[in-house]
Amino acid sequence: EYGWTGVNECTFIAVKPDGVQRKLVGEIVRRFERRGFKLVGLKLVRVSEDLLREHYWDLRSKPFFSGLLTYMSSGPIVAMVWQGLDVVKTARKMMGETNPADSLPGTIRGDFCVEVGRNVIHGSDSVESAQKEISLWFGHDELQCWGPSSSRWVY
Ligand code: RTP
Repeated sequence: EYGWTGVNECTFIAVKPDGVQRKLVGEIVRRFERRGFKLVGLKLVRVSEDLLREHYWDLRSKPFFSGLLTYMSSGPIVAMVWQGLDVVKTARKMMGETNPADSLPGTIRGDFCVEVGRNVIHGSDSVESAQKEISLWFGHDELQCWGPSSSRWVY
């Protein structure tokens, strides 16, 4: 049921090790909540190089590949799944460009980092890669289906 286009669309977002170490988790979660997206999965994980190799398989021939794996395995990551209308595309806009130097102020990278090799956040680049990444990083039982009907405590 996850990964559908439309209001049920889901994307995989990760606060990378530098983002966790710099205490940016709350700020990033806050931005997604306030934009109107729904949190359906969240965990703090330290992942193996094998998982990262699979996650970044398309980049395996790039010169920065091994440095990327070292960076991504250097500390815990906050892995999340966010749901909502056009969330894949909108999340990429909220993040800014891959290279923080090209990211506008107001975006996450434009506000919080300067270096491509320490760019704080990952977000899926298409609905198809979101589906792959969600199933790589999360089990079905780790994703929550919930709606406004259970919002009795929201005033
Ligand atoms: P991400 O997957 O992390 O959201 O990044 P992206 O799609 O915007 O960029 P991609 O080209 O897929 O690169 C993945 C991550 O690799 C690191 N990178 N380093 N020249 C470099 O040293 C270099 N280029 C890319 C970045 O951490 C980038 O986010």
